[in-house]
Amino acid sequence: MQKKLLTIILPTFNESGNVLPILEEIDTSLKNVNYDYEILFVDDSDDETPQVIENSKKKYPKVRLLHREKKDRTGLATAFVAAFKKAKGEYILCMDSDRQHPPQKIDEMLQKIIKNSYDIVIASRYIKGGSAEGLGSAYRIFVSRVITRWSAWLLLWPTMKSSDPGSGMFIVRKQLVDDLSFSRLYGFKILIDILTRVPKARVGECPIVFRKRVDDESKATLKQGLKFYKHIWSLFVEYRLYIVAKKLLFFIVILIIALLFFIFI
Ligand SMILES: Nc1nc2c(ncn2[C@@H]2O[C@H](COP(=O)(O)OP(=O)(O)OP(=O)(O)O)[C@@H](O)[C@H]2O)c(=O)[nH]1
Ligand SMILES: [Mg+2]
Repeated sequence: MQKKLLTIILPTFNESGNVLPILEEIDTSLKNVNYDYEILFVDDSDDETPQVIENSKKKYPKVRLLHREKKDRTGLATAFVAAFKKAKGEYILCMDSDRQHPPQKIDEMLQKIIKNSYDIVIASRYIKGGSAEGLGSAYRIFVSRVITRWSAWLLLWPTMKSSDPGSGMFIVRKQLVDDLSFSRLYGFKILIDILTRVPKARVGECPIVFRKRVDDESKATLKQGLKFYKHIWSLFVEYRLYIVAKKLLFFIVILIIALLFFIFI
């Protein structure tokens, strides 16, 4: 397999109108870099998106397509994991294909992960220089900024390393995801999985301005919100509950010893 420095993973679900514009923007942003990269679409669409991607290869030969069969379309998280397995890059950058993430930040993120020997660099909307305005309504900004972040931080402490654990744009060393088994994947926020499953990961951040959806038609639903809670709860049970239970048991034993001490002495 021919190695590349960077694989850019773009997940698509009925994004036919965004494929060419996002490719154009990536191409312009990375025009002057002196490393080899590839663009890997992982597609679960039932519209003409895969045909648009196939046709784009004439103009953009760095493009590859992983189109999943209907039976394998089990959500965004599993789409990323399928793409991780196919990636040829030493580093993997994940970002949305609906142009809400700025491709102009890709090179800065790559330079940052290499220079600082980080495992992950996250594009954050919630550090100085970043913005979540593009989410649209005040309600969606509140849900993302307060509810999503705090729920993750509270249940899954390793996510506290990031100001924006729900971010969909991040770069990670391929080796790190290769070493993970990704059992029981429920969610669509794969970064939360990675941060929780690798609590020792070295994490850096870059600010981004999250842009408005171009067609302004959000696919976010209440059902997705409920899925998010199912996701973080399952990770909590799998990775954190055991540690909480151990600490609780330790605390109870100390309490009993202290009580016995006061009763008998
Ligand atoms: N392959 C794949 N891609 C998906 C799936 N769901 C969403 N995507 C893509 O993942 C990216 C993020 O999804 P979005 O629907 O934009 O999620 P969002 O930004 O939180 O919400 P809105 O943009 O407001 O709808 C987009 O590029 C989607 O096309 C899926 O099940 N499979
Ligand atoms: Mg979006």
